[in-house]
Amino acid sequence: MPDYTLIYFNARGTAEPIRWMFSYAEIPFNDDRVEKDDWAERKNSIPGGKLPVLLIDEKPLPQSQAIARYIAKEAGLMPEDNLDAAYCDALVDTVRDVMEKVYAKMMSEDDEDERKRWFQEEFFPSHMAPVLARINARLGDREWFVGEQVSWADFMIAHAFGEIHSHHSEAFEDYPAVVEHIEKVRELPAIKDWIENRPETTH
Ligand SMILES: N[C@@H](CCC(=O)N[C@@H](CS)C(=O)NCC(=O)O)C(=O)O
Repeated sequence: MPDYTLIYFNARGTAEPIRWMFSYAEIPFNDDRVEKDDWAERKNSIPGGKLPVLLIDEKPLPQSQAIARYIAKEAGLMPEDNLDAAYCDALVDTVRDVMEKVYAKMMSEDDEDERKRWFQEEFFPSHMAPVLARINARLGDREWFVGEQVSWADFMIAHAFGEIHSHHSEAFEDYPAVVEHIEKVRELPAIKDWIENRPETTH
């Protein structure tokens, strides 16, 4: 097995579902967390100057989705069927479209009141609710999003929407299947164990 080092900030962010996949498959990895104050110095040594980067036997692989897709395959979380794998990609890309708006807002200079207004009046009704409605209906009584087994799409969705749910649970009232699914992924023994023991961070 290669030697893995996942470099990211001391935060959950886009690295966290990758950490979940390592944990789920019991693949050892170095969880290299860069503190904000050290970033300016380390940035120059990171190809592309952005995180996360996965070092695979010291060779860097950038881009969170590429890393997640690669580790999903190593972890047995990628459906073998080509069409099922494409459904996973489509779900992950859909979530990514939504989360990019959240990340952009987090990076903005807006104050707390403006962020609340944006969430309630713009983001949730126009971007989040339509996606939640679709994926809630898609889940229905199914256990996992694609096929009969847990996949990386389950991890990516449960992590991203779980983060939003943890701050805005009231907004998820009409989407019970999504809430149940977030819990189901977080209750997988390896994920539960990771969450209980991971470093505590604000986001
Ligand atoms: N498309 C890239 C985006 C990478 C990215 O923008 N990373 C942010 C953190 S989430 C970063 O490194 N910011 C620090 C900087 O740009 O100096 C990915 O998904 O990995």
